[in-house]
Amino acid sequence: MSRLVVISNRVPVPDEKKGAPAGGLAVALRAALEERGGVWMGWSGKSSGEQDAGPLSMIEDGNITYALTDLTDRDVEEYYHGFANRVLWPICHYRLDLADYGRKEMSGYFRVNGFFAERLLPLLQPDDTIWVHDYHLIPMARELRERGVRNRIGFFLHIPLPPADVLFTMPVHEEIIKCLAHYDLVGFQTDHDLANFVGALEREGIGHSPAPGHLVSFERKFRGGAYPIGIETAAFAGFARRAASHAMVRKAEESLVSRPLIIGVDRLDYSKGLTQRIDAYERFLVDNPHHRGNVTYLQVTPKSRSEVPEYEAMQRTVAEQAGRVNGALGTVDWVPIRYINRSVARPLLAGLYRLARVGLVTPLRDGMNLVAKEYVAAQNPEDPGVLILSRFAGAAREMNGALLVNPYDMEGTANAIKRAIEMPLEERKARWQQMMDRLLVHDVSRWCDDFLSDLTEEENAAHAALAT
Ligand code: ADQ
Repeated sequence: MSRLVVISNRVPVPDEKKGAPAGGLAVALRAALEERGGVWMGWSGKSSGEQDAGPLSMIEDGNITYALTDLTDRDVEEYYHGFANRVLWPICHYRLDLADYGRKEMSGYFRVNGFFAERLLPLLQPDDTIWVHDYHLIPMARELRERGVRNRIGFFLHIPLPPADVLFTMPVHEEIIKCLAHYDLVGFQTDHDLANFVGALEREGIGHSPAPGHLVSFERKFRGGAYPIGIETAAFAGFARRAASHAMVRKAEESLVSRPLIIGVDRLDYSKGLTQRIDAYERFLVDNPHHRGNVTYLQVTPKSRSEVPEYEAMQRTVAEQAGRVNGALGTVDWVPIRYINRSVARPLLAGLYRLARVGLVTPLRDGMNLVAKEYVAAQNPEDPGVLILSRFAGAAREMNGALLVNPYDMEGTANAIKRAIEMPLEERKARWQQMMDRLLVHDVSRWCDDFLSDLTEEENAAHAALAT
């Protein structure tokens, strides 16, 4: 078995969170790295200011080497805040109105990818399997190929890949597609994303799919597939079971005084549909006066990317909106929305999910959405809650026991909240079981194995082949 080399923008170094359990993706990739031995490389999250970054910082943990590099202020501004988070992120989430394209940022993006490739080069061995993650690093394979790397290289896109009409609003879309053609395998969250990619190739006349899963573009043959990411289902269900005795969970439960809980857990991001969600909850309360005072909505939302102006503006909008609803509908003994801007440790999060009668997951667009899966995994099988899920989350392709909603349809979402709160136990159990059965089989380890076995299988021996 060849060594595995993982490259991602940020790297979850084990002791970074002082022993807190890591998220599913980190657990699965670490397990794959431990099994094969290997390297996980990425940005340290730190800036070296105006000076060039110093040597890589190397952390050894068993047979995994974590290799971290700093970036200059200019790199962080252009590559990370600029092109990745103000061009690729909004466009891939269909927010053309928020994309702020600039040539400086675009060239910074390609420059930093070249810099990462340069730093990775001395760590590579000839038969390493390389797995690149997410939109920050799309050009990585091309940068490595240009430096003579002939290894298998796979790429997984964690966010959506929009259809041609949306993707092509990005001035360098052809360059981005060309970069993807340098991988041996390109993985997407859903079949829709894969179809959008093939559609983009065909529309532009720059490639096609001669057979399912096979792609040809820019005279290169490569593979593409849908690999819906999962969570560490069994472990998460265990956290949730044990969390019942967690002091904070008990406090939260007491504070509800038997009111059903609706929970939302999201990074503060415009793609997550928070303002539409709060509007829908308000509509639910206005239309159903008998539920007023008898339900609590907890929204746990750590701030993210505050350096990006659109995020900073959104922090204010959502806080004001929650305050306005509480002011208008709250009473001396009841607050309609509990709004928290903090991260919560995973075991506590699992316990809060389990307390909640409704999981409200309504992104306007999401690659997958792991919160939807965590909410289901955390439920008590004897008294499970109901998942309300946006049809525009990748998870909607799998979670067929959820109440699917269109988050732009405020009344539809309000009706779904009512239906979820009032749903009889038997229906809740049947819906939950359907979803849990799937989550247990399609967990994050399975996702990791499926991707890596497709990337390394013999049939792909013609890797990095030139199409003839
Ligand atoms: P994200 O956009 O970050 O991920 P998501 O899939 O929901 O979205 O994952 C968020 C993770 O952060 C979850 O594990 C959740 O538990 C955790 N989290 C969120 N709020 C938290 C809080 N307050 N406290 C503690 N933990 C919190 C991107 C894509 C998604 C895709 C994932 C994985 O945008 O579409 O599902 O990558 O591929």
